[in-house]
Amino acid sequence: MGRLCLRKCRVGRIMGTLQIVLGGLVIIVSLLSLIRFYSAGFFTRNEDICRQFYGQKDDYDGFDIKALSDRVGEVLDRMESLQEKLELEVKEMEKHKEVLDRNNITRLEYKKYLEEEVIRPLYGAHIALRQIRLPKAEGIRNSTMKEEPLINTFVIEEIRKYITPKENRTGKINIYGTERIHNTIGHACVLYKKELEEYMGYDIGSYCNDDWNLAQKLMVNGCDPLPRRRCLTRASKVYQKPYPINESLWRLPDGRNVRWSNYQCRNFECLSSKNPKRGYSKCVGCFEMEKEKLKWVTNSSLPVDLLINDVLTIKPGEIRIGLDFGVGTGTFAARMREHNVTIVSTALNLGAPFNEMIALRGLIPLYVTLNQRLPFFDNTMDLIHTSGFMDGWIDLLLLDFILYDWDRVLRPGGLLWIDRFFCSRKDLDDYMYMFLQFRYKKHKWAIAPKSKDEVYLSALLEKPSRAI
Ligand SMILES: *[C@@H]1O[C@H](CO)[C@@H](O)[C@H](O)[C@H]1NC(C)=O
Ligand SMILES: *[C@@H]1O[C@H](CO)[C@@H](O)[C@H](O)[C@H]1NC(C)=O
Ligand SMILES: *[C@@H]1O[C@H](CO)[C@@H](O)[C@H](O)[C@H]1NC(C)=O
Ligand SMILES: *[C@@H]1O[C@H](CO)[C@@H](O)[C@H](O)[C@H]1NC(C)=O
Ligand SMILES: *[C@@H]1O[C@H](CO)[C@@H](O)[C@H](O)[C@H]1NC(C)=O
Ligand SMILES: CC(=O)N[C@H]1CO[C@H](CO)[C@@H](O)[C@@H]1O
Repeated sequence: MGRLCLRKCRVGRIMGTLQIVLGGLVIIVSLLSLIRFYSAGFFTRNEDICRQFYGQKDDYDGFDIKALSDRVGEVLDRMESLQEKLELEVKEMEKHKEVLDRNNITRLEYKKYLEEEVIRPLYGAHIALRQIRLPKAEGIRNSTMKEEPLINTFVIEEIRKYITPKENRTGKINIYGTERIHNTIGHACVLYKKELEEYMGYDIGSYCNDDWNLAQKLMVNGCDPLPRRRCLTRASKVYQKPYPINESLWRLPDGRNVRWSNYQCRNFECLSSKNPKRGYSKCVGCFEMEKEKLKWVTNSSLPVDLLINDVLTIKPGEIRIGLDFGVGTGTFAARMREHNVTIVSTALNLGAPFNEMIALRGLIPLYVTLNQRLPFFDNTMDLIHTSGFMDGWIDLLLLDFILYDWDRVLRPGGLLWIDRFFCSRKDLDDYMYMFLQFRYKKHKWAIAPKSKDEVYLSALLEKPSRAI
């Protein structure tokens, strides 16, 4: 009995002492950081901050004080909550001294508690403090910017590593002839800091979470490009080799080749338009091959539909490569492939595995949002076909930037095929102006009613040569 008490009392004493020492440590570190930032002017008024940082000669323009002070605030919050937690814990221990003893906490458990709840958070806060980059007075390299863009916005080490520019190896010039490589992320990532940190919070080299939907959410909200990750992407455990190309083009792929966990459906058959719980609303019916087989090869009742054959005869042999910009399962590309035309199809996984479907058919999905400049060089594409994506809802200024980008990418003599663009009747003039402003040659221009208030517009336009 006495020996037991002796042991327990010793453990208790050690625990108490450790608590006090660590609590003291936290307080000291917090105070130190407070003093450090106080001296940097963080708790003074805004004008003072400016004076402190910009100096007399406006030395610090371009330095993101807001991001830095946010980061400092974040670290201080962390320390404060850690301190509160510790104090609370100590109080609890005093209150329940006997209960604690009877609970028989082993040293190992206590060690674990200290490691996980005290030492690790303290270490994290310490690292976060160290990472804060104070501006260099002379600026970064030749620029007037005083810090790497966005670096002070993020705490997660992996994001900071990603956006820190990578210098070339000593003495070697890189392939671009530049001195360093900047990994880029979309500036709107700043607005989705929490989600991005979740996305980047993996262990290097381990399996990533099955979170493509989080990634896509970030992308469509403007965090695009996303940072690359250093974790291993999960794949279907029962992946089958794809069908040969002579079969894959017009056959529903094997459902086992898709990870379905983030969709409502669990197989391709479930994506049928007849199923009200299919989980997607754009391009309904796209996963039914009998329907898809009719597109662009059979006459329709509407004058706004063009046949692939008719389009290709306008420029015999000249149309070889192109882009299909829209939502779909690659049917346009599949048909064009039969005409020996290579089409890249844009696709987002809006509720259904559009990218997987296109790839399993043996075609090329291009996973892009509307946010970005197309990754093609100027005057390269023979054809841009667009359907079912930018209908009526699109902001006119956004559309204008997109159309100029398409114009950039199309080669002289290339074709822009606007396929069943629809909008409300009252907006038609605005949109028509947008398409006509480029003064392309009109091969086809047709408008047809869609419903009482909506109309379809289809057009086949040819980019002129610009001999200037
Ligand atoms: C404390 O734990 C040890 C080992 O787990 C055990 O032998 C001992 O009986 C426990 N004491 C009490 C009071 O529960
Ligand atoms: C930086 O400035 C130096 C000298 O003024 C110049 O030689 C160098 O090319 C500049 N570098 C960049 C990246 O502009
Ligand atoms: C597809 O091609 C393979 C050989 O390349 C052949 O064995 C198979 O019968 C073809 N399938 C069809 C449906 O033509
Ligand atoms: C479509 O209709 C035109 C005339 O209206 C006809 O010449 C053509 O053969 C038809 N094409 C198909 C594929 O039915
Ligand atoms: C496509 O190319 C193949 C091989 O060169 C050729 O046999 C076929 O006739 C071409 N198809 C069309 C529609 O031009
Ligand atoms: C770190 C490093 O070696 N950087 C070099 C990259 O290349 C330029 C141009 O040759 C050098 O000036 C840098 O020193």
